[in-house]
Amino acid sequence: MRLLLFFRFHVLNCKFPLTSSIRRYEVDIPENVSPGSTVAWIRATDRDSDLLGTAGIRFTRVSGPMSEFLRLDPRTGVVSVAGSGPDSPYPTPSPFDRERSDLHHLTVEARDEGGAGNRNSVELILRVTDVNDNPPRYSVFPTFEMIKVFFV
Ligand SMILES: [Ca+2]
Ligand SMILES: [Ca+2]
Repeated sequence: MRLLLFFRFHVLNCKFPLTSSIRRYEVDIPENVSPGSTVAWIRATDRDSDLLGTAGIRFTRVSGPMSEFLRLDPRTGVVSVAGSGPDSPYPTPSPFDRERSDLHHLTVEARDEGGAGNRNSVELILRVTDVNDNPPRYSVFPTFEMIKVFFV
C-alpha cells in the first residue's frame, strides 16, 4: 500500500517592520524652514523574506500635529516639508512658528507586503528652533497722566 502525503507550505508573514533599535527620531528644524526641505530619513527593516520583509516595506503614513505640511516618501522613508506652488498646502510664511509651539510629536507608520501587511510605527519629534522673525514691539505702560494721578 502506498501512502501519498501532500504538504502545503504557507509562507508566514510573522515579522513586523522594525525601525531597527531606534524608538524615536528627534530632529531640529528652523521655524522658517523652506518648502521641500528634508526633515528626517526614517529607516526600517523586516526579518521576513522578499515582499513580506524589508523589500516589501512601504512608509504609509505620517500623522500628528503639522503633518498636513509634511510629505512622506513611501519607498525611501524621507519626510520632507511640502513643496511650494499653487496646489501646495504649504503657506507663506512658514506655518512652523516657534513662538506658538516649539515641539511637535508625530508618528510615522511602516507596513510590509507592499504597504498592505503588518504595521509598525515610530515617533518623530520635531523641535522648532528660533529664527529672528519678530521685530521689537512697544508695550503699553501707564501714561504720564496716570503716573501723576497715582502719586498725588
Ligand atoms: Ca514581515
Ligand atoms: Ca522667532
